[in-house]
Amino acid sequence: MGRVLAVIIWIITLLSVLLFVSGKWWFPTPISEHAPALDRQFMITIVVVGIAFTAAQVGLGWMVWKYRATSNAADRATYSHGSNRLEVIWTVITAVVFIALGVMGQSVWASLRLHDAPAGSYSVEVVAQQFQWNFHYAGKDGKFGRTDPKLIDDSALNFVGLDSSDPAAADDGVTSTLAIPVNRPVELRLRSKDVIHNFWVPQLRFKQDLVPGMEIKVHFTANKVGKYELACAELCGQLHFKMKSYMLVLPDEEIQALQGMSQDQFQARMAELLAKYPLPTYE
Ligand SMILES: [Cu+2]
Repeated sequence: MGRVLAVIIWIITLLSVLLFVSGKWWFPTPISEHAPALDRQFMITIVVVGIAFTAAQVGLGWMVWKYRATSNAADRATYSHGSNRLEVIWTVITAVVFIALGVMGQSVWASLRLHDAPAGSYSVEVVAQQFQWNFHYAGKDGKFGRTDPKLIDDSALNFVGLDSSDPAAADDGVTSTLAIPVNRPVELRLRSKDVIHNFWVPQLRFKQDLVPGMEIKVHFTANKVGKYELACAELCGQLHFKMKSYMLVLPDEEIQALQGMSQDQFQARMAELLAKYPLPTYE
């Protein structure tokens, strides 16, 4: 029985490794400037942990094989305290590997979150709520109208609490679809009205929590025009699965044109654009 179990462990290990090596299920084609660096870092991490996983599972199988129950009654179990030296060695190796991976990966992470967005970035306010996405655009004047949580009124479709008495709010647009320019830095100001949500577009290689009471600023540059699925990646309640939308990456002229439109024209044009671009296919 011990031998069978050992072989099963090795087969599961082999199949798990093959799932990754085959490359059949992998990330969708990336569409952001930082994606190659992130993918490279991910690959290094997966190779390192893949080697550790394989070594540990092969070792586990070998132990199961070697110390299997036999028919020899004299073959009794004995107590072993283990080896402190070995414990120290593999703890130190693990710590060094994990800290090194963390240090290597933090530059991409930090560049998108801890530094200010470059000058000339296109800003969008993102307000998440159970269970929808709201995107607030500054409009032609480039200035966001004042918002106030007290003015939020879902029944009047004022999802972000826009203050209509503020002149800067007159040309603002609010949609449930995100539209951003291609090849230009985009800054998102992420907020949540109720619980923690998570902004995730797999092709962007970007994922960030939206936390009630906080405004989290992030920035990135998308470099491929198209329509992409945007999901909430945080289990945020019963209808979490419905909390999805699209992100349109558009030529800058198209974005400029959208900014000059009235709210009605803006919504109509967004619907047209949504219909125009097909979703990327996942092979
Ligand atoms: Cu959510």
